[in-house]
Parts: sequence; structure tokens; C-alpha cells
Amino acid sequence: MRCVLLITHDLPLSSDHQELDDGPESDELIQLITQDGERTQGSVLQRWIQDVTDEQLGSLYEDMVVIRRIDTEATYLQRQGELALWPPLLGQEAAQIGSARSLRKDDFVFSSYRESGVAYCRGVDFEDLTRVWRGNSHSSWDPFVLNMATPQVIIGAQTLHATGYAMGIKNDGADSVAVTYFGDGATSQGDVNEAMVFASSFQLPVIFFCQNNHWAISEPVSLQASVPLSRRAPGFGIPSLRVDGNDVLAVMAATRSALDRARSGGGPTFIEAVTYRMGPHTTADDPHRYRNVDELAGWAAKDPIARLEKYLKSSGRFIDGFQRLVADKSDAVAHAMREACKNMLDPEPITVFDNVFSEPHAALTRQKEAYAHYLSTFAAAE
Ligand SMILES: Cc1ncc(C[n+]2csc(CCOP(=O)(O)OP(=O)(O)O)c2C)c(N)n1
Repeated sequence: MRCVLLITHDLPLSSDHQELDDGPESDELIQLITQDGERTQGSVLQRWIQDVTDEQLGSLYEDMVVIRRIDTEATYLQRQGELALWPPLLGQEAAQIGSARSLRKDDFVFSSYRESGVAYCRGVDFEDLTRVWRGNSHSSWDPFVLNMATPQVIIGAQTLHATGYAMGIKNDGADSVAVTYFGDGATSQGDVNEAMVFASSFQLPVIFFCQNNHWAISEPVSLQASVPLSRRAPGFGIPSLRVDGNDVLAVMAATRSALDRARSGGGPTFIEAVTYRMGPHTTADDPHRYRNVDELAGWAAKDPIARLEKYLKSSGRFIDGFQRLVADKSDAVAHAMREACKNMLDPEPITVFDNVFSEPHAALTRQKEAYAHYLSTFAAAE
């Protein structure tokens, strides 16, 4: 414990992050663009996005539309039997694009399975977005090429990975940041709580980015937490921000603030992006069985894309043809993803044993031999 305290106090304190250092003063959501598409002024986070032009907002809009299209197309591919499963992100576009577009290339992302929008921003190609869900591979891309770990399905485990990585960043004296994405349900996991204790103790450059999409499969967030999730982090010694997760600009401002704090030695930050999963948990889920349609309608009115569209239109930046260009790009991306997915070569069945362990493993070798024998019986029958 002495060691922990010493390290904490040795750190240079971040000078200018009042919004974080003061902790959440209220449960009110930080919002920079209202539901009706109006820019608000006076928010404590305003200064972090002062430089963002309407043109850049247009490109954030484009990314959100494109990933919505990717998501819809992947859902269709699953319905057509081309993918075994897909975890939709519908409704979470602003949370993912606003945060991912704030990162530097040398920051490192540790996500769950739902962050296809983040993956798109990191440069994951279309074939790799669908590869695992098609069942063609154990894994998707080389994490060290894109500085993004492959998606984590064990709820919350990625927060520990990010925290460990952040320890490495700190030991190297670098100023990059580890960013971990997880859902509201994950905050009930031991891993997430352990990661926050460790990150706080060692003041690590890590951002805990929670997309509170209100449901952990069929469990509502109200069952996981009787107070806003953002209020938990200060108990670990981690300042937090509670932002409107359907407001791309507010998400960007919060992420930039947290990144700056981490880069300047201020330690971890917890961001609760309050958003909503408008689709099913995965394509294997039927949300009609556990949530009512009025709730969904209420959130549909807060749609992150429609909101930015309203703002861009009213500011005169949504010039004729822009929407068409974005739609054309989305179509092209969806087409490319569909082609990549359908033309993916099926691996030889025996390769399912590859890359399970990095070193030879006797039990696995025996299983592989038995499976090879089983496969050979088909060859003999032909
Ligand atoms: C350790 C662990 N426990 C249970 C599961 C089964 N499981 C898969 S998704 C899920 C809900 C996760 O909800 P949340 O963290 O809110 O993220 P969301 O899927 O809503 O993005 C659960 C319990 C799992 N994958 N890992």
C-alpha cells in the first residue's frame, strides 16, 4: 500500500481538467447538440471541441452513416445465412465515432464485440469485420498493425488488458493512452472493478469508456445500478464524466478531455456515454420479449444521426448533394463488405486447431489427430 501511495503522489498533476477533477456534480448529461439539433453553449466541455468545424462535423456524420450501413448489411448477411451471428450497434454510432475519432494512431483500443464502428475508424478492413462472425477464423486482425485488440467476448476482460497495457505505456514513459470499451452490464463484473482499482492505484493512462446502452441482454441497467454508473468511478479514485452518448460532439469533447488528462500524467478517467441499443443484443436475441415498444420509440427520437443531420441542415452546411454522396459511399462500403464476406475462402476444417496455444500442447495434438482421422473417413467414402 505504501508503494501505491508513493507512486500516486509522485505523479505530476494534470493542471487544467476542472470538469474531471471536480468529479460529477450532478447526474445531468453533458450535451453539446440537443435532440432538436441545436448547439448548446456554456458547457464545461465546450472548449475541447472549439476547433471542430462544421465541415469536420460533416465527416463525423459520414462515418456514422457508413457504420450504420455496415451494421445493417452485416445483419442482413446474418439473416441470409452468410454470418452465424452479428452484434448490432444501431443507436450507438455517436458514442463509437465520437470517441474513436478523438484517438491518435498510437493509442491502443481494447473493445468488446459491439464496437464495429470503432474498428472501422481504426482501419479494420471489411473482410476482417465479418471473418469471426462467419466462423472462418478464431481471430480477425493483427492488433499491433491497427493498435486495436481483437474483440473480447468475455464480458469486461478487456478492461484488465487495457490497464496492463497502460502500465506498459507508463513504464515506457510514452504519452499514448489505452482506451477500453465495455457495456453497462460489464460494470457488474469483477474484472472491470479490479481494473479500476489497479488503474487508480498506479494512475495509469487508461480511459474506461462505458457505453450505457441500457440493457445487458435482457437485464436493464436499473437492475445493475441504482445510481448512474458514472458515480461509481470516483469511489475508485477515478474521475468521471456522464455524457449524452447520442451526441457525437459531446462524446468527442469528453474523450479529448480524458485523453489530454491521461497524456499529461493525470491518470485514468471513466466516461459514461448514455446511449441506447435500438436493435437486439445479437441476431440471436429477440428484445420484444423483455422491453416495451414505448421505450424504444423514446430513444428513436434521440437518434444520433438524425440529430446531427438536423444541426447540419440548420447551419446551412448540409449542402445539396452531400447526403447523396454519403449514401453512395455507404452503399459502396456495404457492397464491398458483402463481396468480401461471401468470397472469403473457407479454411480447411483441421486448421481449427491452429493458433489455439502458442506452444505445442499434447492434449490438443491428440484431439487434432483424432479429428484428422474422422475427416479421413469422409475422403474414404467419396
Ligand atoms: C464473463 C461473461 N459472463 C457472461 C457472458 C454472457 N454475456 C454475453 S453478452 C452479455 C451482456 C453484456 O452486456 P453489456 O456489458 O451491457 O454490453 P452490451 O452487450 O450491452 O454492449 C452477457 C452476460 C459473457 N460473455 N462473459
